[in-house]
Amino acid sequence: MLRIHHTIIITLLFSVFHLEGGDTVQESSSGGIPIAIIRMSKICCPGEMVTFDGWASIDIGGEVTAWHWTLDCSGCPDTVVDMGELTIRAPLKSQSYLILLQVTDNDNRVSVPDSAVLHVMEDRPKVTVGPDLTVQTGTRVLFEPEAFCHCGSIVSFEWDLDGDGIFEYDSPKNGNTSKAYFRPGKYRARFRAKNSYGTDAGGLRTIVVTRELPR
Ligand SMILES: [Ca+2]
Ligand SMILES: [Ca+2]
Repeated sequence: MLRIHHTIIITLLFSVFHLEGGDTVQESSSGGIPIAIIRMSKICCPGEMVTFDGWASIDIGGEVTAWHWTLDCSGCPDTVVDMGELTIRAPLKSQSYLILLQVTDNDNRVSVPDSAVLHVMEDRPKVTVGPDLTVQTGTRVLFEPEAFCHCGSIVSFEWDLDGDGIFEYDSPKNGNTSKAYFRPGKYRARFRAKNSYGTDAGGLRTIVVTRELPR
């Protein structure tokens, strides 16, 4: 039984190989159509320089002479280069873009397109401010927010601890600070982190200050 399966598989493989081989010989004798190959998709930050590798594109029996790249983005021109790679500045808008490559061979035959994705990451910082709290008057509350970004670096950490709309804390290092609340009330402490792209993100932490903690 096993032997029969082997025979069938080998026969099938031989048929496929024979077919492909036959096609290849026929194509190259009449000048085969080249094949466009983009090696991999890319992830980058807005405006970052990024290189696409199309050197793996082939033309059996001939040679690839031009690489035609298209970035599917409004206002992004097509680029034709005489070498297998393309270096461009990524668009500023965070989203996934389709990139297409068609290659031309020495007989001026054009391949079908191969595609890859250029994913431009969101540059907005990710922020965690900590839990809302209920405290007794006079309690010193610690603020230790976390902020990071995939693109660029955080250049300012700001706090408006009493919720009056004015950011009285500003540091380029971190957002770690504290405040003692003496007057009962509900305070919305607002945090803001800004990155080197000038994009900011914020978070709110509500502090309820009471004379007596609820039991
Ligand atoms: Ca060819
Ligand atoms: Ca304030």
